[in-house]
Amino acid sequence: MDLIQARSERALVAANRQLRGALGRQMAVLIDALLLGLARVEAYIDFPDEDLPPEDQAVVSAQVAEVLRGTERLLATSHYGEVLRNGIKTVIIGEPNAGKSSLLNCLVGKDRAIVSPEPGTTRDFIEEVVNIGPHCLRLIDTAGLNPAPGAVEKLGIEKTFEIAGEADLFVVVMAVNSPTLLLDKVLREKIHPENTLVVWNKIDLAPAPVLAGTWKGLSTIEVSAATGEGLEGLRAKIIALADGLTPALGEDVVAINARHAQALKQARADLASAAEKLAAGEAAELLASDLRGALAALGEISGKVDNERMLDALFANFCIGK
Ligand SMILES: Nc1nc2c(ncn2[C@@H]2O[C@H](COP(=O)(O)OP(=O)(O)OP(=O)(O)O)[C@@H](O)[C@H]2O)c(=O)[nH]1
Ligand SMILES: [Mg+2]
Repeated sequence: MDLIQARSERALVAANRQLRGALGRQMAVLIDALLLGLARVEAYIDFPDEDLPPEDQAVVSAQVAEVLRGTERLLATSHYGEVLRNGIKTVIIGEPNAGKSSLLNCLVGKDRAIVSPEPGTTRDFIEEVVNIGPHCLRLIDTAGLNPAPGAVEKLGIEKTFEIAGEADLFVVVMAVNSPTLLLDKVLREKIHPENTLVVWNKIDLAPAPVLAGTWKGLSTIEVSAATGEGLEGLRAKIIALADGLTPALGEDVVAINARHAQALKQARADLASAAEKLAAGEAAELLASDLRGALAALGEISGKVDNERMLDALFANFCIGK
């Protein structure tokens, strides 16, 4: 499914890799570790007069902790998965009239947003999915940050902040002939050299000023949405930032999808509960029930783990027999 729905070259590579088994291999390691822990616990359930001795408890604790770490590691890739599937959330912000909508139109290659000399033209946000180089971007044009907005404009600006709160990339647009941007404190804290590109627009009118203060150190590009000058450079800088945001696709990088994430969260909850029971020295039956829950959840990703495998682990690792 991920392969079919891949929206960019990079998403395609990740989906392909997943299909070839990178996720399956990582799941197998987790499931094996969990099976070992569970087998050790189950061994004591079958012999009711024996409690889990402290040394076994320590081994199981270590195994549970290891599986929990692996589960967290995989869960951490879900944002990357979201980025690959739905595009890098890129918000275009700046003062009214800076040329944000003009730039959006240039990047998507059509007149998507209304452009006009009147400041405060864009009030609601405008979203377009576009492929730039190997990346899929969800470009969002926003209402200009007017320090003294009208009532409707004010609602638009509130929305801008809301969207900026969850953005992956910021394209800050400033017009060379009006180079003041009073950035809200919250925004200022969100932007940094890894996620922000400053675009000096309208260089057909005047040369671009040099960045100072808060803006120093940020990547910049000079363009004219009117003449098209610098637009190739703009694309290149966007690709460079997007490259940095999406980890190099090493052999074992996987990006889980929403279904995987749900199963992993269930496993995480069961494992956390098992860890608590272990710490409290609770009965093996209760512990086993959590571990079986985690095993079933992980099994939803890589295929059901049947009882046979459980018994194999039990007999292979412990001297139990007739
Ligand atoms: N000379 C020149 N004019 C430009 C350039 N880019 C945009 N404009 C003009 O600047 C005005 C504002 O452009 P918009 O794209 O609507 O600006 P905006 O930032 O979206 O403005 P708001 O939606 O009001 O916040 C329009 O008249 C554009 O034609 C440019 O590179 N050079
Ligand atoms: Mg606009």
